[in-house]
Parts: sequence; structure tokens; C-alpha cells
Amino acid sequence: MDRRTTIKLLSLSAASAAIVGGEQLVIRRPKHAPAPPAFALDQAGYLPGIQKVATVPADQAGKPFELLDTATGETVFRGDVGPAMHDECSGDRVALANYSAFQIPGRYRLATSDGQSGSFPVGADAWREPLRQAMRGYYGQRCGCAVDLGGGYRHPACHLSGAYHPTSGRSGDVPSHGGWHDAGDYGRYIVNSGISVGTLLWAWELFPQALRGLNLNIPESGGNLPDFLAEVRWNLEWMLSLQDADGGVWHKQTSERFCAFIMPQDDTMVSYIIGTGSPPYKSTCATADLASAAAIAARCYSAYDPVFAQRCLAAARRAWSWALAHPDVMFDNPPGIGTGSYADRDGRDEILWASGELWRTTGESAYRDAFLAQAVALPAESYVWAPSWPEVAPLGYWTVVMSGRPGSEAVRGRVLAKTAQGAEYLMQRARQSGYGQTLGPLDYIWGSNGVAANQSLLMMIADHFQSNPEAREAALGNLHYILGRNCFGVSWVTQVGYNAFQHPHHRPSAADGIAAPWPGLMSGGPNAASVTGAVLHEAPMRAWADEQAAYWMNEICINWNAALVFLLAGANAWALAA
Ligand code: 9MR
Ligand code: 9MR
Ligand code: ZN
Repeated sequence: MDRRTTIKLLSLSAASAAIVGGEQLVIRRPKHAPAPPAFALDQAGYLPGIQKVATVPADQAGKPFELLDTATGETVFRGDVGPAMHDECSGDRVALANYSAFQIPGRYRLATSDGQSGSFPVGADAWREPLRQAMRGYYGQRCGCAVDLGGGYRHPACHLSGAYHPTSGRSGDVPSHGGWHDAGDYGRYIVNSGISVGTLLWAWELFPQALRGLNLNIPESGGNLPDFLAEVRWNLEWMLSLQDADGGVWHKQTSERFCAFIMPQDDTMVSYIIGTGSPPYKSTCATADLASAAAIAARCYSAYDPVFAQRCLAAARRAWSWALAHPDVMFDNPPGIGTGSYADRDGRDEILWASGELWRTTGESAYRDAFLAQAVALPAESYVWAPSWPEVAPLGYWTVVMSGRPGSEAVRGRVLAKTAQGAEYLMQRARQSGYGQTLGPLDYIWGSNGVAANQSLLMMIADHFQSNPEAREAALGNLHYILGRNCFGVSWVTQVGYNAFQHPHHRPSAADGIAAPWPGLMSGGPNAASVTGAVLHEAPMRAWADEQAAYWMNEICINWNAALVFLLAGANAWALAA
């Protein structure tokens, strides 16, 4: 309340104010309806053989456009902009400039009577560097490690000691074991770590050709593990350290409240291992999510570090047993704790996923039986959809189908059908969207860019099960949307593209004295479900502002970046196969 933050939300037409988390936010509504940007296109570029479509304002409809070679200024392609259309999610009147027929590698600008776009590449390696950046973003999130990304983006090791909070059922100090800072805050949360690690390791399993040789320039580079697996291990080690002797896993390790916008080494609040406050202290969702992540890790690391892989498998087994014995221990912030809660009301999908991953890894009947029992309660027909941190059932179903284990036929047909149907539904949205993306109006929730990337993940899994070129294009459509083909003409990944967003809700980016934000981090994106509770907008895609204070629409987060890495890994794998 002592601090006033003014947020410009361009779609609004009058002023409204609200108290948010102790701050007064004044939302100013401009007098004029917003206009689409002159050029909305993928600023990271395109592979030569894919669809290449830019969105331009409707007054360009029917007019000529050109592609210009950036170096020479010469026209390399001419076309006519298509008819005017309405885009539901932004409220914009737009038209499409389609240059898919142009396939010659190089750097270009799009030109219309409105001027010229920024320069973007066409080439097989267009998304190589964005993939590296997005994955290197995790190195920047490391806790308990001196980090140096170059360019001044660095900090000494932070949060090196920890303690058991009384809610954990234990007391005393405890070493703090690495992990990734969750987001713009310095907390570490098992539930969010579980889906993040799971998504990243699935990318490793599905698109190894794009990830094996990835050079992340991290402290472990040149060691026994490929860089990608070394980075993921940094977080796995912390996750494993939150497992209690009885197999249960504490929900999170954070301070009691969020610190100010300071560098991590300057945050001297105690990093507590926090529990539910009463026996059994650990939570079902955290424990089952660790079981899933560690069961996948057992597969991924076995070829490089069998000892670590076995440690992961043993931890996964113990966590799974605990979760089955305590299927209903839901976490909520205990009194006095104000950091993120990742409070989920339903642990059944987490148990389904953990059972599926352990069945896939081991082939053992106990895991099979638990999976099949849980699949009755959570039928594939209702639960196979884009995953998110509280909704992991689709991961359970997909992993079982991918396993091909005897017994998986029980669900295979229904999972394939529901996945294909979901992909078809999303492809239909992409066809109707003026920005070629698959979010519907109701998908504009906290982290909608993560939702978009996870809808791509669904379509990529559909394509994996049954080759589907249109599903691939629609998956890439969301990548184009995230990287600039949206109603702001902004790239939502820091330091990727000629007009990347600048002000993430990210403490190191704010506190380091460097103007540009830390690289490789994706904005949460438009959030129409405003935290103020007020109806703030007419068009959900416009519920975003590049404002550091706007944590509900401009924070970054490890699970959103994981879905982005998955999408970029697939895109790069397809480029290599073309
Ligand atoms: O920085 C915090 C961010 O990571 C969380 O997602 C968000 C919601 O829990 O809260 C942010 O912290 C704000 C706090 O809730 C209220 N005071 C201002 C803090 C920084 O903007
Ligand atoms: O991503 C989370 C979103 O789904 C929730 O609606 C929101 C409020 O509970 O919390 C988000 O997660 C935040 C976490 O609580 C704290 N670290 C930052 C996360 C991203 O904003
Ligand atoms: Zn830290």
C-alpha cells in the first residue's frame, strides 16, 4: 500500500485500482481501442520448409507485401496479404501475409506500406540458439552455486544453509542442496520441480538428437554427463534431498515470506524445509511428483551414471510407497508462511503418473496394478489434455502408452483416440486464430504462455503416436506466437528476437544493475483471471503488460520454460530430420 505501481493495460478504457499482495496497483485504461502491431511474426525465424505466416493489421488486406534481404535490401519474395479477419482472443482485426513458399536460408525483413519488420532468419538452425538460451536459463536459476552466464549475469553461491521449519516435524539446521530458484522468487518447490524435470527429461527421451550435443557452457561441461542432463541433475539433487527417511517428500524449501528485489546472495532469510504442520508432514503431491521425476531419471541417466540412476530409482520406489500409503495429504501454506503454495486438491493424478513412470521403468506388476486402478478413477477420456503442474494425469497415460509394456493395451486405444481428438481440437483453433495459436479465451490463466507450450506438447505427443504434419505445424504455431506473433508483436523470451520483453518479475534481472533481463526466460504471458478479482479487459490476449511488478502476468517460471524447451527440442529435432 505504501508503494504505487502504475500498470498500463492497453485494452482498458477507464481506470481501476486494486490492492494486490500489499501493493496498490493502478490500472490505467487508454482512450483508444488497441491496434494490432504492424508486424507480428516469429522473431527467432523459421525453418525453410515450414509454414511462414505473419499477422498484419486488417487495413493491409489485399495489399502487396515483400520479403527483403536484410543485407542487400533486395526483394526476394512478393505476395498479397489475405482477407481481413477477426481474432477472437485479442479482439483485433487482422490479415495474414503468407510467405511459406519462400524457402531460401538467410536473414530477411517483411515490408508493407506500414514499413519494415525487424530482421529474422530463415534456416535449419533458426531455433538452435533459442533452445540453448532457454535451457541455459536454468543455469541462471541455480541455487547454491556460483553462476556466470557471461555479459555480467552472475552471482555467487546463494542459500547455502537451511533449517527444518517446525511444520516439517523436525528441527535444527540442514545443508541446502542446490536446485533451481522456482521463478522470479528464490523459493524451491517440489511440485513445480517435478513437472519441470519430468518435461525436460521427456524432451531428452523423445528428441535426443537435438539435445545430446547441446553445449550449455556450465561448470559441468566436458564431464561424463551431456550438459543437458548435468543441468537437470542440479535440480534432481535438491529434490532428492527433500525426501525424508520414511520415503515422504516435504513440499518446499523457502523463506517464510518473499524477500525484496535483491540478488540471491543478499537474501539472508532462513531457507526452511516446510511441511504440512502435522503428521505425516510430507505431502502426497510432492512425494508422488518426486517419484515420477526420479523414475524418469533412472531411465535417462543409466547409460552415463548407473549409480546415480539407481539412487533415483530407489528414491522413486520409496516415494511411491509413501504416496500410496498417504494418498490424501494436501498441502496448504501453514500459518506464518507466505511463499507460493502449489496447493493441489487432488493427488490421484500424481499417483497415476508416478505409477505409470515406475511401471515403464521397471515393468513390475505392483506399479501396473496401481496405474490401472487409478485409471478407472481418472478415465483417459476426461483426463488426457495439456498437462500443467496440478494436472499430470496425461503424463501418466502417455508414458504408459510409450512404454509398450504388456498390459498397456488396456488403455492404449483410448489414450491414442483422446490425444488425437485433443490435437484436432487445438488445430481447429489455430486455423481460426488471427495469430495462428491454439489458446482459447478461457486458457488465458496465470502462465498462459506455459499453457500454450503445453498444448504444443500435446500435439507433439499426438504426432509422436501417429505422424501428423498439421499437428506439428500447429505446435510450431504456438512457438511463433510466443516468439512474436501475438497482439503485442513482442517476443516473450528474454533476449530472443528483435523486440523481446524487458521487465520480467525476476529478482536477479531487477537487482543486478544491468538494464537487460537475464537471458532465456519466458514470460508467464497474458492472464485474464486477474488477481484483483475485477474484470479488467475485454480481450484476454491483451491482459498483459511488460511490467516488473505484474507477477501474475510477467513472472518467469521453471515449469513454463520446461514446456518451451520441449517445444524447441522438437522443433530442432524436426529440423535435423528434414
Ligand atoms: O515475487 C513474488 C512472486 O514470485 C509470486 O509469484 C507472487 C505471488 O505469490 O508474489 C510475489 O511477491 C509479491 C508479494 O506477493 C506481495 N508483495 C510484493 C511481492 C513482489 O512483487
Ligand atoms: O504457476 C502458479 C499458478 O498456476 C498459480 O495460479 C499461482 C498462484 O498460486 O502461483 C503460480 O506459481 C508461482 C508460485 O506460487 C511461486 N513462485 C512463482 C510461481 C509463478 O508465478
Ligand atoms: Zn539460492
